[in-house]
Amino acid sequence: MFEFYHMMAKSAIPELRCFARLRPHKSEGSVRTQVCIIGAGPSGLLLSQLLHLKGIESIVLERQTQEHILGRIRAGVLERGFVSLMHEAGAGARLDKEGFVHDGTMIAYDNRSFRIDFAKHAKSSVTIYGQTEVTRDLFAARAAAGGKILFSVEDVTIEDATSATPSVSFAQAGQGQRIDCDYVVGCDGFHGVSRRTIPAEVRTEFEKVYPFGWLGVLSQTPPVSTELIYASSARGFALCSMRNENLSRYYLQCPIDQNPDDWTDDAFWDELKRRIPEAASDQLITGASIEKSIAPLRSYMTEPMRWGNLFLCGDAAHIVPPTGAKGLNTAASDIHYLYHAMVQFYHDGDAGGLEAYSQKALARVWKTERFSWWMTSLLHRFPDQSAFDHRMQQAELAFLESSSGAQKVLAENYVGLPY
Ligand code: FAS
Ligand code: PHB
Repeated sequence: MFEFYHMMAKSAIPELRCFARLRPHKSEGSVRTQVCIIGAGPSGLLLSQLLHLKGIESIVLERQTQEHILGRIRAGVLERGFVSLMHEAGAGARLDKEGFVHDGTMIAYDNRSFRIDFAKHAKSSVTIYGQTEVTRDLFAARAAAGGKILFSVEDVTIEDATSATPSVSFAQAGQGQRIDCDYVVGCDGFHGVSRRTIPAEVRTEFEKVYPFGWLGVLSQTPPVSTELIYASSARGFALCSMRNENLSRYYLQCPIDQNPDDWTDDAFWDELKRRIPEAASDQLITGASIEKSIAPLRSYMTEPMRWGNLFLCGDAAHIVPPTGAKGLNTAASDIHYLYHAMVQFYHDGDAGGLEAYSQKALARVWKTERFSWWMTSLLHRFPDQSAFDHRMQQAELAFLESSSGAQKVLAENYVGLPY
């Protein structure tokens, strides 16, 4: 039966292709859609919205509440490709109005600093706009389009992923339900269910856990500088970032076994001043933290990113240390590839993009894994590093400062490699 409907979907006759969408429910009492997306983070919401605009139905299942999701403080730097996707999704208006376009970033070490000029080296820029706001804009776009997002779901289970009739069962308010679909897309992050649905013997995992974390603080204070400062110091890494002209985001490398409550605001500001160049610390305006958290740092990858009719996107498939500002942006390129593959299938009956998805997404993800690992290795102090290792870091920073070619490589990676 599925072959019949699949053939219809591939038909050159539009009416027959549309007919393929009217496949009967697998059984009474279950809801049917074309794509069931697990996770209402940026990946799931962006994919759902993009598919909707191409007439492809989806339902998003989310275990948390919308309020909980909007309470998360995460990424802050958007690559040009992400900004384009937000425009394509019809969710880019506030981003254009409130986002800060940055043409460069500062690198500091040994009380020196130099600028990486994105415009000069990569003819591009990045946009500073918090992930929280990205998610808020995508929620608003889905609501305006009547998008189906089921919150506070539990016991999500993906069934028959390698069959022609996959489904997802779950409970909501104690009520067991099931969604029959053509495809399941796991946008459920590192701790989600979708990656674990792929049998261990099918998957190959790669992981590097870093021996430190990032203590992040959000404060209603003006940013210390107009651009980001990535600072390597003898006391450890620090990052000065921002969200708007009166909301700053700062990070300190810290031991992974520490607790945010171990740090008073004063202790945080004192340590930050010790790690950034004097020219910046003299300008630093401190204030009460409105959010304080410690994130672990890891590089993680699972292959393949597809199993039958189950696809993985974003943190469900890969994690990068945030030093290169690639986590959210790599989720975006996965979504770009899968969205175009699904449009190719549903509009033209051509499954070529779906077949190529995993290989295409992995090729770009591995390059962002490399860049994120390189930036992290360059700028952090490793507890077990030898004097020689430290001299290698200093030499690499001095070379980066002196070499236009080295700065071009950093700039091209930071603004975002082509999709
Ligand atoms: P997400 O994790 O954002 O979303 C997954 C969603 O799936 C969540 O809403 C979750 O509740 C839901 N879910 C999980 N399991 C489910 C289940 N079984 N059923 C239903 N729903 C389920 N990136 C940067 O570029 N810069 C940063 O500074 C940065 N800081 C970060 C700090 C932290 C603490 C974390 C965890 C990540 C950070 N990241 C950062 C990376 C982050 O931005 C991710 O790349 C981004 O959130 C990826 O988006 P999604 O793939 O949508 O996954
Ligand atoms: C942030 O603003 O949260 C941010 C910016 C750049 C990074 C990581 C985080 O590399």
